[in-house]
Amino acid sequence: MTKAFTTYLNDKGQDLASLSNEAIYQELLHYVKETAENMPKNTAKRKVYYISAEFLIGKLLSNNLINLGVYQEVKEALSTVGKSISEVEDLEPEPSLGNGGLGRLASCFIDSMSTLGINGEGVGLNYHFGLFKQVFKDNQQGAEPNDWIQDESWLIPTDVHYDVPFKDFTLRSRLDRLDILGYHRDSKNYLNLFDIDGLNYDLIEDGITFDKTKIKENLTLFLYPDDSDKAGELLRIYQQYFMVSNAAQLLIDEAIERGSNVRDLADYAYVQINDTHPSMVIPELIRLLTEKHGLTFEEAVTIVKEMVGYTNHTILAEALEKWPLDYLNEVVPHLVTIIEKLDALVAKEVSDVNLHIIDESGRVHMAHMDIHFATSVNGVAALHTEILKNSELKDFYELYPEKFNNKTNGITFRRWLEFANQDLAAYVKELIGDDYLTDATKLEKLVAFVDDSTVHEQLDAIKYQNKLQLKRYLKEHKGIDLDEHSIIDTQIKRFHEYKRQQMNALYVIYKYMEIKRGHLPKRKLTVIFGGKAAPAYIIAQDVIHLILSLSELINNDPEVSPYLNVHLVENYNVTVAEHLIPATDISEQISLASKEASGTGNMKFMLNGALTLGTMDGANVEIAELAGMDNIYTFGKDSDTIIDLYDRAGYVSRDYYESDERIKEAVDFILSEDLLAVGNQERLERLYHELLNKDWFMTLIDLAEYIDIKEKILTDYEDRQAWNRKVVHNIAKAGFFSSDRTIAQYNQDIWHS
Ligand code: 26Q
Repeated sequence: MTKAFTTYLNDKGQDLASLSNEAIYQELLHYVKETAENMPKNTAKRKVYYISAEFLIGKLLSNNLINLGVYQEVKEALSTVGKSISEVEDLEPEPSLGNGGLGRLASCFIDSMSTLGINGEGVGLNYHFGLFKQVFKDNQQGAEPNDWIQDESWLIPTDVHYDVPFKDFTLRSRLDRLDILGYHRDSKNYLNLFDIDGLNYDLIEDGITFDKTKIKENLTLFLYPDDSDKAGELLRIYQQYFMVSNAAQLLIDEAIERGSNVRDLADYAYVQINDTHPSMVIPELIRLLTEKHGLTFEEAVTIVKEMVGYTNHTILAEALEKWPLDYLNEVVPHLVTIIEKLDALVAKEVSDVNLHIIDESGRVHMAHMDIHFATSVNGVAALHTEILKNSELKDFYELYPEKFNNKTNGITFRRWLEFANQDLAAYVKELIGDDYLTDATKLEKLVAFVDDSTVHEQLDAIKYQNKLQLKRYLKEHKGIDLDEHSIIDTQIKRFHEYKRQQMNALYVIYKYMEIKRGHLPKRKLTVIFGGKAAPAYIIAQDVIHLILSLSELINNDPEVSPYLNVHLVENYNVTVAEHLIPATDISEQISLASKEASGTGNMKFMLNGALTLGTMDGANVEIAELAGMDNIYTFGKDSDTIIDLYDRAGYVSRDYYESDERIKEAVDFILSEDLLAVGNQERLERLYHELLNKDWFMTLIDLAEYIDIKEKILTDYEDRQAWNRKVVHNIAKAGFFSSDRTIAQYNQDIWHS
């Protein structure tokens, strides 16, 4: 039984009523850490190490209170003395140890591993300034360091240290940990975040620029430095090797401690490689087993081949890592020897050079190494895995059909429903009980209420309250005025051409012009965007600029703003998502078919009662299957058509521009006087020419259909009964997307922990 927070305070002679919010936050932090300290660790002979360069954990206070089962109690204790838990939550800084989906997925996974009682931990790096904080100036994105580590934080220092050898020097690591508590369980796991002493904050110059060459002083300053230059790429290799060498040393030590004689290491440990970023763990384990533990190369390879699995998160060629041998030689020459031996092993068995690890130009294909030496290769949604098997990794699939499997992504319902949407969670409990929190399929009991008008009214009331809460949040933290009576249409994700924020922006232009022509909608529409763009990704920056410029133009136009608003929320992160998702009516999932491996935001919206407006891509396909085609809005060319178009270079954007007056008008508006008056000519011109002359991710191919279906979904919104019927269907069928299900499948099929 967890001691009550008020008892904890009383024991310390503290009185809640007289504490400031800051002091309450500190006390809660200590209370949770102390409670967790006394919990036993999960045990099972085979321990899972989920190695990931990113863990986008979000704020931890409320999640921990929920998992401990004391959130309501604390909330009420605070409110009894006139305090609000959300004001205390606001004080916690959000770490930014990830870019987006892949990092957030890793965080949901460690929550689920703890909740299921699996002996499984995360291993990553403790970036002191994480991913940059996004700031807008002159309608453009700027970047600042996110200084998230405070004197008192969730990090728990340890006395674990390893030596990590690089070519010219050895770095000694330090390990900090976070307790990962399962939902209503009395045991825990850790997230292990390796770091170095000796970081030099003075290396940071303007914004997030810093001296990339001083590895001993910069290794864990930032997540993914700009890798558009060689120094950035080398630093990335330093980070990756540091991460995996620590992970490998940790897992071998822990196995030995639990009775392994090293030859049976695979009985004690399994490594899940999250995208190719931790791939060097394969040669590093082999190096340690041979050099430190006296095994032969062949013995080491046999062992390692039984204990690693690889998850692929993308089919974008540019995101598949291929490190030049020269770079690896500059950083980790001792691994190069091993990688060359692994390549030779592959070459002995496989004649096709396209499947080798090292290609003719001396680049190391990290994914190839993973596939040859893993027991399992998985994609992250059904369609994605099929594309891997049938096109992207077809030859590998033919070689190792038994290795390939699908694990459709999931999200933790504790954070994304129980915490983020407390009113909806309470109402669902009232209707069907609370067992859905540990068995998400129980949400299906909601199907009984699809036609219940009282339920519909309640759902409307909850959505309205969530819009009001969002309004307060956006006003206070982002300087945005939200109209709580409008339809809220949200697209939140990294800015990337394949995700097609620019297509949504072109719809906004279309709508703006319609309103100018006097075609007024029944109800106001608010289009909300959120997301960061990689600093070196020029076109993505241009799209951000377009949206910010549109926002300035439209929100200040008295003729248009009563019917249409556009907002781009600054510094989108987990906390912003927790506010936006419960208030949203329309979930924008409009990637070019075949390009979004899965998506997980789509699942969060579904669970929170937003209707999906999406292409048949990634997990949208499974959302459509589960919710039923009548309950989601799909449009656009399918993945086979798109893959075929790429194969024969068949897409010509200008043809689409010329084929539909609405498309031409919207694209031309980018260079209109009105927009140039608020925007930057160079950026807008570059974007205009990109759309017209290249448009690699085929924005215009689906634009006409997109405009049509968006008009339809807005009309459909007015039939509240039909709309809420769809909403209930969606929530009821969202259970499949619990990360508990995903993790149970990983454990059953791959980890066998
Ligand atoms: C690679 C090389 C050099 C520098 C950076 C990178 C890099 C960094 C981050 C490559 C990829 C990422 C992140 C990828 C990612 O977040 N992928 C998303 O993973 C989600 C979880 O599986 C999916 O739902 C999304 O569809 C996928 O885009």
